[in-house]
Amino acid sequence: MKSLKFIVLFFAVISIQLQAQSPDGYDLWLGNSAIEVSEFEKEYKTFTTSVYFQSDSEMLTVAEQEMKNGLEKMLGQSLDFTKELNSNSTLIVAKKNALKTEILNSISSDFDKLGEEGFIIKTIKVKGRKVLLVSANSDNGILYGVFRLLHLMRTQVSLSEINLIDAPKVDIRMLNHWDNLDRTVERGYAGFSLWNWQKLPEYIDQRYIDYARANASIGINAVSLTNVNANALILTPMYIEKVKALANVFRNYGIKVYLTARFSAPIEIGGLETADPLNASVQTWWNTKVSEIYKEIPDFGGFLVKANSEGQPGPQNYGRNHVDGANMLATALSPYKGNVIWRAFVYSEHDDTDRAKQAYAEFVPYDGRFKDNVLVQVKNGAIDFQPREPFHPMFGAMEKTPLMMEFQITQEYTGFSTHLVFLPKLFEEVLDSDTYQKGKGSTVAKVIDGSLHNNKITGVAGVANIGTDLNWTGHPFAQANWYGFGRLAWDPYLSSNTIADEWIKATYTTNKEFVEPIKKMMLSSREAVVNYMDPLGLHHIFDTGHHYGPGPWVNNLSRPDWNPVYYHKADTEGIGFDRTPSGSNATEQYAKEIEKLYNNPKTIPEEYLLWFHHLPWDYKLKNGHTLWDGIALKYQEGVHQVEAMITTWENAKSFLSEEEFNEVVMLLKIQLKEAKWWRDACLLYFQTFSQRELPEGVEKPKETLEYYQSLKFPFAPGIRPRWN
Ligand code: GCV
Repeated sequence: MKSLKFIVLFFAVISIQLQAQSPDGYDLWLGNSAIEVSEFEKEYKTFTTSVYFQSDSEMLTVAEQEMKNGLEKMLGQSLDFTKELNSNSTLIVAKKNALKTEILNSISSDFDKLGEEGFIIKTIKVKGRKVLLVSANSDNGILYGVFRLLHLMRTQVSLSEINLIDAPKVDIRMLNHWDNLDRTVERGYAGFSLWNWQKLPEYIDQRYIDYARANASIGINAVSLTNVNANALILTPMYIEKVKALANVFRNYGIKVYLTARFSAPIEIGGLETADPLNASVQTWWNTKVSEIYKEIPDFGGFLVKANSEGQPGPQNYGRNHVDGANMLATALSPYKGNVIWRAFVYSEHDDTDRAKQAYAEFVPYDGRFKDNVLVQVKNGAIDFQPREPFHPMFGAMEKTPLMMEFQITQEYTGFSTHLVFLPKLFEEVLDSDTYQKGKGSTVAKVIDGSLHNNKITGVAGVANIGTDLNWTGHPFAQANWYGFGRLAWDPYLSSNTIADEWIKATYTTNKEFVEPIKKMMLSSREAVVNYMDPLGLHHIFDTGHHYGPGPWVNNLSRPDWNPVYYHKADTEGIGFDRTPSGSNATEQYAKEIEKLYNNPKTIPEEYLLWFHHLPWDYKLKNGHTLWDGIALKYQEGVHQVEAMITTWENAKSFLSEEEFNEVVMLLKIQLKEAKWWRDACLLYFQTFSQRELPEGVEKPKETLEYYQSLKFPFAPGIRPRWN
């Protein structure tokens, strides 16, 4: 008998070891390896001697299972969860209403800070004994508390004196999938769409559950399943049934489903002759459609809408405006407490003012006119998810409208899923930017979490980087961008440093020798991509359609504002877009303090220089270099930064399995090749205007400009399909 036990134990340990070493990345940051080397193993085992878990709902049963699996894998032993809360309990996971008075007395005021989704993880004394408590006001709070506790153990944090109270600062923490019904993903670089529409609703892929677990573990509570370049078919009964099946999976993980609403749906699937938002039959059609959806999905989140943007239909097709369109949908959704998320990514082929100014001009006059259940979703910058953009001026201009942040997690403009670029650094920069709307300290984060204007509803969205690739995101480090997005949506004041630290420890190891250099590499990676693609405020100089690689020379597209030459304006005199009063005067859309700072090339932060100024090639930068030399040296610096990333990774080899190591080495080598490609192509092209030699220290290009211009990539991934 003894030997049988031993054999079972032996195999259990082996399987734990294999799990711990599983290098394919599928487990994301949730891999629960055995923590035998942890200095806290004894402590964790003591706390888990007798676990009480209040599992009286579906969500709590799911949370309990998550906890049991996680603890057992981490501790390498099976655990008994008791059905009763008793005097032996060492770990108690229960909502406030299930706690005994003696426990409640010591923590009752904490519950006021938790709201509907927050949690407490706290070590308390019960009759002289230490007990670990996870509690909350709601099931959702418990779910988040469970995931956080597992994370703390995974990343080896002592729990003996823990007193953690955490609640999300933002209401809607959302992923926007740009997934088409044929399973291609617009700007997707990690395989096909997760949603297998053909097999739904009957077939529930394990991936749906694991996707929901991953999201819940970082607090994401909403997903929009379909592309904003929408297909009306998603609103037909056949698809609603499929969406319902997904919603049923996600519900237990606290996630609400949203859909993208094609504005012309009443015509395309409803048989109406118009989609005019002020037409009574159109309003009735949407009312009926919404009631059909809620009948199937009672907690449906609402609609995400791209209207009158890049060819999508919208209220302007009928001489109406964004308020008319958004409020019409809001009216249909409001009886069910659903929301309209109306995108502000608009720029018109009929408007020849600076594209960067158009969304502000179109939306700011409508401040205060949207219904209460409308959020306006604004991209972080005024152009389009560039490696660096100054924050969108709308964030400092709409006091009465809840503005929802839209970040892009998928790396359309930052190297697809082949470049290691840690995006929370970018997100943090935007959130920390000061709008000065109500004086110094009026940061974008305060606009987004509603604290600046007392908004009743708040949100952050990220365009997902997830697909059917085995590791979900293509590049193993792109998982950190999904993770970091979720963490920042939960708490927009978190630092990118903290996020990188958490992610590395949860994903790889807590060993400092690994964590510190890898963190440094991640934190510098965003500046690297800026340097080798768009230094000193250059932007939108990528190639056409697929947006893969450099294309600063492109000047033949039908709309001026689709051409890179529109953005860099290089000529023999100099380079850059003059957005000061002598140019487009986009700076006037910012608060006076910023406007003044940005209007002067000497006071503007140099990272935004060419975004706002057209300057001569010999303009002197702060470091004494001429502008031409400075640009060239920045491109070179970006290449050196990628070389340094390769060295860092090579030095970390002993901590990694061969597969883990090789995968990233190969990707970094592609990144290096492409960084050089960007450098050489851009410098050769800009040199035709600057007519200056490359400064010392900048490598000579190996190919000619004509060569780079001849490159074509008809099958680059993520290309947007023909719109409808
Ligand atoms: C979904 C950019 C992208 C498009 C995207 C659009 C948007 O233009 O290239 O693929 O369309 O932004 O955000 O609507």
